[in-house]
Amino acid sequence: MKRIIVATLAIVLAVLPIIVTAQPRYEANFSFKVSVNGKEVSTENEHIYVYNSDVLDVSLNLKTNDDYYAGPLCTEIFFSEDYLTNNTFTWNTNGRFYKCCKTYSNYLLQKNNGAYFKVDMIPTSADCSQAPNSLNESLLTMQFTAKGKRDDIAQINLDKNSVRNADNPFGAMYLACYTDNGNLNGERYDFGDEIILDLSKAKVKFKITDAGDVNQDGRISSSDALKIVQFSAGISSPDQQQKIIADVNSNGKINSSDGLAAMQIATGMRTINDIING
Ligand SMILES: [Ca+2]
Ligand SMILES: [Ca+2]
Repeated sequence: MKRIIVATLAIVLAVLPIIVTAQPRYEANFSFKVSVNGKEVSTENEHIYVYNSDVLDVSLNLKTNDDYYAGPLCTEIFFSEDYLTNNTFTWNTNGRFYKCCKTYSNYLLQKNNGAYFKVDMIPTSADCSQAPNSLNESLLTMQFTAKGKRDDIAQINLDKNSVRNADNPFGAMYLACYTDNGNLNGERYDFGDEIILDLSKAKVKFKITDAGDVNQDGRISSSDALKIVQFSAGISSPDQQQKIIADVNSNGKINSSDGLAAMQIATGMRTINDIING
């Protein structure tokens, strides 16, 4: 019995220093926020529906919860170049992250028939006059114009393979953490299990649609709404293609709800995403 107690005590004493010196867990969550033609849309659904020529503003947001900084030094943002034309790339110069991160660059590279931005963000302890504490802010906004045919799918994402960790020490995304206990100590972890990166929300898919554009002029106007109302009232008949396009809310029928939906899109009251996703 005595031997068991001694053995147990020995194990506890052996484990104790590990517990005491355990690294804190630093967590950083990345997500995209999306506006279509200036109106914010939910990124919760599988696709965000867009029309050819729509203007898409996509912001990368970084969130940390406690009094530390955890952010990228370098990351890669991929986008489907076939369906997205990049217009602008803008840093959030009002953010606290920016104040910490005075050295940066961004440039566009080609990889695997797609395009990606390689974004360098290099905070150094010398550049940081104060630890930014918890963050929840936009790092940058990219603007794109959608182009493509019906049902083409475009994607923007932070590539998981770009994460640098113990399993993938050559990945492109690095992390720097600075503890904040009143003094910025500049302690930095390049990779390690104690750093948790959640990239699951840093992915967005766009599906190109022409729902409601029954006269196929590339935009939804009151003429489309009128035509859809005429179809639903039996005043005129849709051809095969119009039968699909006129069903704006995608419920398999053409009726006055579709005419109303087209009118709401034409006047900017609702987006196609509001209508399809309820
Ligand atoms: Ca039209
Ligand atoms: Ca319908």
